[in-house]
Amino acid sequence: MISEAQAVQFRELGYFVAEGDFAPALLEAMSAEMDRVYREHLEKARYEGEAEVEAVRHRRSFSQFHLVSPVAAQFVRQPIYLEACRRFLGPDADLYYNQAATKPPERGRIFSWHQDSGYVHTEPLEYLTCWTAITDSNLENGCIWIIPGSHKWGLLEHLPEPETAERYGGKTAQFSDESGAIPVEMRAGQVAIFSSLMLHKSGANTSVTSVRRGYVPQYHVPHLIAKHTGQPWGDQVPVLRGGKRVD
Ligand SMILES: O=C(O)CCC(=O)C(=O)O
Repeated sequence: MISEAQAVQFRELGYFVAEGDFAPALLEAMSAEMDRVYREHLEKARYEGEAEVEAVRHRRSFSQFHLVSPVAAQFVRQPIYLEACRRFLGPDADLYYNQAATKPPERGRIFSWHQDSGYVHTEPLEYLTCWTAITDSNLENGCIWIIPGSHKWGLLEHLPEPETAERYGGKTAQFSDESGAIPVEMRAGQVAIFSSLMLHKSGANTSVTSVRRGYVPQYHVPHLIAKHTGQPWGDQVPVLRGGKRVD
């Protein structure tokens, strides 16, 4: 599934886009799960007031999605992810973090430039992000952008960024040259596989009806720790041992 040319591109440019080869019914199931969780949060928020409803509508993502979705708990072991782990991490890998990033029309905002490694400093530093288009992801509905080659810039300083009407709150990477940025538009079922040091962002969803559904599992070698605590970090779900899938 991952060609030699893609592996070379991963090392040189820090990313490539692969066909996930997911069964259409599985993609539909993931899409339905993302909508279900979003809807359930909205319904719960309705009992709590208008501000909570708006907070859910503006929420950037639902993390540890494997804990609320049995479909996702299996999906994290899809062959494309395990192959990427084998190629770029080795025979043993754990799930680092996974999130359903549902970006609704009109309300879906910009998520600023960052390296995933800029959020929590880990040892080892670098891991794999597999940004998966569950439905089509394009410029209009807020696809991701990357700066090819930026994984070689090292870990950049990240500063906190407050939430605004245009942007989700979070952290923003400190750098000056974004002239090499490119949008990564993907059809449903494609996966952008990139280094946790890759600079990336996503645009606003300016469409009227198109929900952008991204699912973002990440993987690392076992025994990764967070530098600020010295303790294990992340979802800590083993997915690969000795090159073989673990359930
Ligand atoms: O899905 C998005 O809009 C961006 C997600 C992302 O960059 C991240 O979670 O690190």
